[in-house]
Amino acid sequence: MEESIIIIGSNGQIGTELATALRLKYGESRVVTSDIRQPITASPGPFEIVNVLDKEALQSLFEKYRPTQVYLLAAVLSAVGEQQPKMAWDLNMTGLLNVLDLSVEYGVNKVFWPSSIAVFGPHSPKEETPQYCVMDPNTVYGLSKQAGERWCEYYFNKYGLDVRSIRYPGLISWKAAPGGGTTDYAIHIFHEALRKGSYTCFLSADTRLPMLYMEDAIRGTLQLMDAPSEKLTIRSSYNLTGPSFTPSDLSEAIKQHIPEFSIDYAENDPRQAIADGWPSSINDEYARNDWGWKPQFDLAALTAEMISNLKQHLETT
Ligand code: AKB
Repeated sequence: MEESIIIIGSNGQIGTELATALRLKYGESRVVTSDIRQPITASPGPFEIVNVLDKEALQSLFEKYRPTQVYLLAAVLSAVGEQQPKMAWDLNMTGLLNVLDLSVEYGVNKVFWPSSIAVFGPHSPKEETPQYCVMDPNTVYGLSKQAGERWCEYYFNKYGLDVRSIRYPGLISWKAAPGGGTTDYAIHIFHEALRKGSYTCFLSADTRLPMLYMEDAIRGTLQLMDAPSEKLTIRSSYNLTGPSFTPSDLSEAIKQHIPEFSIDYAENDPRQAIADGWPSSINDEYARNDWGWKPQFDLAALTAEMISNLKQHLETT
């Protein structure tokens, strides 16, 4: 059967790169991208304006393209979510339920939905946080991701909907701007290092968080979506990680390429409290065992890639 793929929320950090990867794999015309506004650079394949909260409009999209796979990426992230909690809850939950319902109605073969390390909280084990443990998220983003995971598993058990999900750590990329997260410092730092040679970090020097280079994240996502259904033992969301590091570690890695780079630290940023409730490192053995996950980029490798790619990107845009 020929695949027909819809990405909802395709203009964002993940969507931009996932769309390119899926179009390479399945062909440009087979992947429909959609968002609430036009993308900055024209889409090489079909694009539709759609608001995930508008169920009728979403239904028309499903009716028009009869998708076999749906990727729901429209979401409010942790930092912005704390500024507008009700809006974040509504978009993250109603958007997911709209997509799950329509996917059942239209017989979609596979759905992908991103969860996050934000499902963990202050009482979760901080180091090597396991797949199953105490989860007491204290941000609205974390609440919505935890509830969303429960809904995904519920739709799998109740309706047989093949939903697959990853708990992404901080994602580091250069192609598209990040959208209001707590881990975004690890992207801003590269922009400022290249533009100004210095950066004021909104997290403290020793805040260690799990991270993942985007190329690994996209490869992992496609790997999960290609895995045989019977191999998947988790239908809520898989732990997944690359290297864990602090702002101080990252600044040292940047200095290997830009020796004059300097960093200082802003105090009292509200994002510090969010980061303090999250794991420092993640145990992703279920992903490794179930579908062969293995990251390729460590801190040194992702730093080298970010600097050379972003440098070129900034020079040409
Ligand atoms: C955020 O910082 O909000 C996201 C995430 C870890 O889910 N990058």
